Amino acid sequence: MIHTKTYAGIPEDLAKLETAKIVLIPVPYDGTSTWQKGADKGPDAFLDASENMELYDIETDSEVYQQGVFLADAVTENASPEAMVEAVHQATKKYIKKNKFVTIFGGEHSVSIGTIRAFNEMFEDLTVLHIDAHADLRESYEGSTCNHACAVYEASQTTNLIQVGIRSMDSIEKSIMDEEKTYFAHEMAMDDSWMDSAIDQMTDNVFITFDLDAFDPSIMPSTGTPEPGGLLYYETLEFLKQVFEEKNVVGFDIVELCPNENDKSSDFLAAKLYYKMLSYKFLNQNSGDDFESNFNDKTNGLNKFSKNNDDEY
Ligand SMILES: [Mn+2]
Repeated sequence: MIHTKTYAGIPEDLAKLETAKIVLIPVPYDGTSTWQKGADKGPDAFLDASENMELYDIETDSEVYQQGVFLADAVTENASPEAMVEAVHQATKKYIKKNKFVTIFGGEHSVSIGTIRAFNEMFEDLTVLHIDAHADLRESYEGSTCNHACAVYEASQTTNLIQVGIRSMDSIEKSIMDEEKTYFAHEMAMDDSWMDSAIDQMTDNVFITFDLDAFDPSIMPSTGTPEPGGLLYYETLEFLKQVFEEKNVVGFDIVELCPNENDKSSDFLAAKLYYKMLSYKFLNQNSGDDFESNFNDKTNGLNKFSKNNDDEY
């Protein structure tokens, strides 16, 4: 895919890799989804909606695009789920090493196996905050460990996994699930203490993997497997804002937008959610300040940055 456009139509000088603090990697992949197909069209619909969105954020009184957003080449590897995951893993890692705030837009949820693997290699004591209707804890599904139903199995074994919004799973996943670190939708609906409780269980470095089907289908119908009883917009933003305030969010992905040509509201919600998350991340940071992602490459022992600089941003 050749990009002739910038993210959200921002000026070219804010879209250059050299100076942009944010990198956006589209992954238009839909190889393993089991019901409605179409998540491969998610990144284009998201980019399209982003172009038609106001870039001033009222709540934070900021224009986060001024930090610079580089739109990377899409990862289009689809020879197999395993090959796609590896391509996402490498692309993500490449940009983390360039000291960028790396974000990924899917595609179906199996892309997150690659994004999480990269962040977990690059950041110490990683928490993965998994916001989703589905537990996605199967070790393998339909012959592959890289199926969307397995999106966070690896994270459950290698990171501090916190699951939020869960309302659909197989009983077999109970043996893998840590119920202490799982916030079920039916409980969240009755009691909002889940927000503080979830944040209390996080380590400092947090990667967020956001499956859009975590939202209620009344506001997010365009997703592969809509499940009733999901999160609403403002409670989600309240939670995310608190996470960004209290933790070092090191990156995030958003997955499972399955666009519907006749109803663009979901595309727009995805575009706004992405921009809100960036706005929260860069709140209180002037565009001239250096961005330090504080990565620490565990694979070759590079210790580039102190982990105690969090107050900068
Ligand atoms: Mn899901």
